[in-house]
Amino acid sequence: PRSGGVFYERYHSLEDIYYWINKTNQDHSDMVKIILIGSSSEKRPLYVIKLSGRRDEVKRAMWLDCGIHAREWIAPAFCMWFVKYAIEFYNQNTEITEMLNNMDIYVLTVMNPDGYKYTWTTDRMWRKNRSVNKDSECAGADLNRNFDANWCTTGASSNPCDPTYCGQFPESEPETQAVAQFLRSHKDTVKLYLSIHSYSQMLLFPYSCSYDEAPNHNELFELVKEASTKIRRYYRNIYKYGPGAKTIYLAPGGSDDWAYNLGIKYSFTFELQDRGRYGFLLPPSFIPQACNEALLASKIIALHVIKN
Ligand code: ING
Ligand code: ZN
Repeated sequence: PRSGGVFYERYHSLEDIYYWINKTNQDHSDMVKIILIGSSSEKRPLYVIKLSGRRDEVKRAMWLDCGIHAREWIAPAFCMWFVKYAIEFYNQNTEITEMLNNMDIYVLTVMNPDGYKYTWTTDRMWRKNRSVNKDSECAGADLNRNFDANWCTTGASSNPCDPTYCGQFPESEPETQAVAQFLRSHKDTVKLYLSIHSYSQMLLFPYSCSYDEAPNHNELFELVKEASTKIRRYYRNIYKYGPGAKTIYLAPGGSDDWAYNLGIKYSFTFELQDRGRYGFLLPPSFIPQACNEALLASKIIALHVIKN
């Protein structure tokens, strides 16, 4: 693929994304490192892009994952947009420079490569991964129900044929395990966890797995409120915000709740555009604004984490 601006205003096949990861690494070896954190159930590699400023080693880090759900194509598009923006505007834009000078940024562009591939070849509306389930004709588990946070309680399904199937046990899926293992081994440095989904335009934080209020609820609430207000002002678009369970629905086993309980006190899930007109089939012409909205919210949150 070419690297002109229009490249980032399209959706890309899994093969193109792997090619892009490699190319980004080669072209920007001063800022980029590639880390293999595991492989999918169909044995595809899970590559994390580590972005660093050109200064000394920093002590803090931020995690960003996209494409945990296969059909949410705007999510991997955002991770690519974010990486390109960080590389292009480091030392040009104040906020991204501040972020990279104070944090390493780990980006998992497609957390569910098997599912993503499947949405390009077979079923555009597929959500789960593609693991084989014992004693069932149905494939896949919902990776955002497979984390160890009130696992498989109300809001998840124990039926392998359902789109919210929680898997055989917490972290039964290799994709979940790879992310959880990486975060466990980096939990002293990772201060911010961010997971990108679509659709519905929401900025969510823990908890989704229960109606409990997170210990720093007020701080998280004020943060997403500010982000939502700024998105409205700059992009004239409405984002709801609040804890997952109250704002969207009860959903156990989610990655942000798990990361929060691991000790990452700034943990968020963004639901990008739109609010349902196109849903998962968001036209490519919407990519720039959808990504800029999420980028703005990421910056506000990251800068708050840095100064706290
Ligand atoms: N929404 C998320 C889902 O997995 C969510 C909502 C957020 C659940 C945070 C759990 C934790 O259902 C989409 N669109 O996938
Ligand atoms: Zn999702």
